[in-house]
Amino acid sequence: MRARSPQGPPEELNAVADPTPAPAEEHPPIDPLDLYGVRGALSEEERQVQDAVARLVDAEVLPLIQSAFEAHRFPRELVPQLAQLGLLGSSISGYDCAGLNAVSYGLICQELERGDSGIRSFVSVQSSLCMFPIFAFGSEEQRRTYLPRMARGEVIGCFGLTEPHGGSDPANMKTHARRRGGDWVLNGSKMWITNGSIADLAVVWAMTPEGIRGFLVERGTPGFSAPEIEHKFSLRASVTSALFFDNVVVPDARVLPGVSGLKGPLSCLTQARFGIAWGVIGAAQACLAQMLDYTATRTLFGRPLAQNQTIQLRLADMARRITTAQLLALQLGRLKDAGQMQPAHVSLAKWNNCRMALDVARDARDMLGGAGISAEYVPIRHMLNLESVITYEGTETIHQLTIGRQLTGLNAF
Ligand code: TGC
Ligand code: FAD
Repeated sequence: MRARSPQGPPEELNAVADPTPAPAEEHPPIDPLDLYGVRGALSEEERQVQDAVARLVDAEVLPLIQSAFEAHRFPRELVPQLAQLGLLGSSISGYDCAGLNAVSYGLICQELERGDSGIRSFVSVQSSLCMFPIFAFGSEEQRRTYLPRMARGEVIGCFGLTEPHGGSDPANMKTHARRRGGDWVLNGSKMWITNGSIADLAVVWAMTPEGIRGFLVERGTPGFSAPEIEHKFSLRASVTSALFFDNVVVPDARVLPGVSGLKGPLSCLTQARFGIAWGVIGAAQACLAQMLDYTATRTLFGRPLAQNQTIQLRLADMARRITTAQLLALQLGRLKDAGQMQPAHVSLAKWNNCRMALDVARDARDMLGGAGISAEYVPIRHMLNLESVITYEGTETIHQLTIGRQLTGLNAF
């Protein structure tokens, strides 16, 4: 290789170089919340979906979410609006659902979680954890009975997998069902169930002599109760409940015929985890947006807070983390739309993006100083919510071990 002159390029390159300076390229302004222009990689339809949900969040969610969170109240009045926009079961084709692609579902989750994780949770559970299994594993009669009404928000669903003795290991569930004539008799309990107390329909996973099966238990069925779990410091604008089953009779026609075994519930989790990997980006963006504003206007030591190196470093780090999460989510979405997404892909994105968002929210909370503990600023609400989001749908450790198993072929659970 030829040595390069310390004064510039080799002579023969200089000889051909055009001395006229190139005209300055016109660059569009960079969006601080989308440094790599992910939006430019979206289709027109995907952008329209994102914009429609963003408008809903700005107009309907943001004005009420702080007080709903403080009051420990799920703003149920939003459900008809979410339904009207086609956000419930949006990935399902037919049955009055919107039939959108995976990236659009991700963008829906991202915009909703920019508002609050609790609102995204509602949509995740309804769409990915309840409508998806009915669509994927249900009978035609079950699909027709439930899906259109769920898409309209007239039937609210919940998903019962986790049990009080340990949610990370659902293969060892204790809730069980036995056949009795043409019916099943269900006994056991579930814990930490989103939407439980407001649900009209619970998709419940129980051990049977044939392996794990999915049961559709309607509200009001004798022996079934769903008390709300109170005193939460996280996801306060979302309902979380316990479910109890005391000799609950479920007709065979309300058992999902299309699946048995753990892959049934885990397939649902794959859908929901995908949405979470996108959703948490919205929470992190909300924190960064507020920090850019706050540090520009707060003056300390005679200059804006934003003019300090360590503050800029922290803002830059937030942007770096958000950008990498966006690119990961977009590629995950493209893989899903191409039918190539595998559970390990989702685990990596759920782990990375939840960790990213929680770290961003915690740092934003700190940069606000004392104001950071006030509900008037969004980071502490997002931070508290994200403590749940990093735990549910598989804890961080579970996803790390899933990747570890993928890399080594050895099961360390
Ligand atoms: P393992 O042997 O790995 O798998 C058993 C069967 O399932 C298949 N499978 C999957 N299928 C689809 N998607 C996935 N992600 C899958 N992972 C595994 C697998 O191929 C196998 O099929 P087959 O046909 O061979 O039987 O099972 P394991 O017992 O070793 O457990 C693996 C582990 C630990 C990863 C799993 O148990 C797990 O993911 N644990 C975490 C549980 C969890 O995430 N619970 C979430 C509850 S729901 C919730 O939190 C909702 S919050 C909602 C909100 O408010 O947003
Ligand atoms: P555990 O499984 O008891 O885990 C405790 C700790 O041990 C964790 O830190 C975990 O990472 C660690 N751990 C576990 N196994 C290992 C291992 N092999 N090696 C090393 N460490 C390990 N569930 C539903 O079914 N439906 C819902 O709608 C739902 N909504 C939820 C809403 C909220 C607000 C919350 C907080 C939870 C919700 N969950 C729901 C439950 C959630 O999925 C579980 O909390 C989660 O899966 C963890 O289970 P666990 O709480 O029993 O913790």
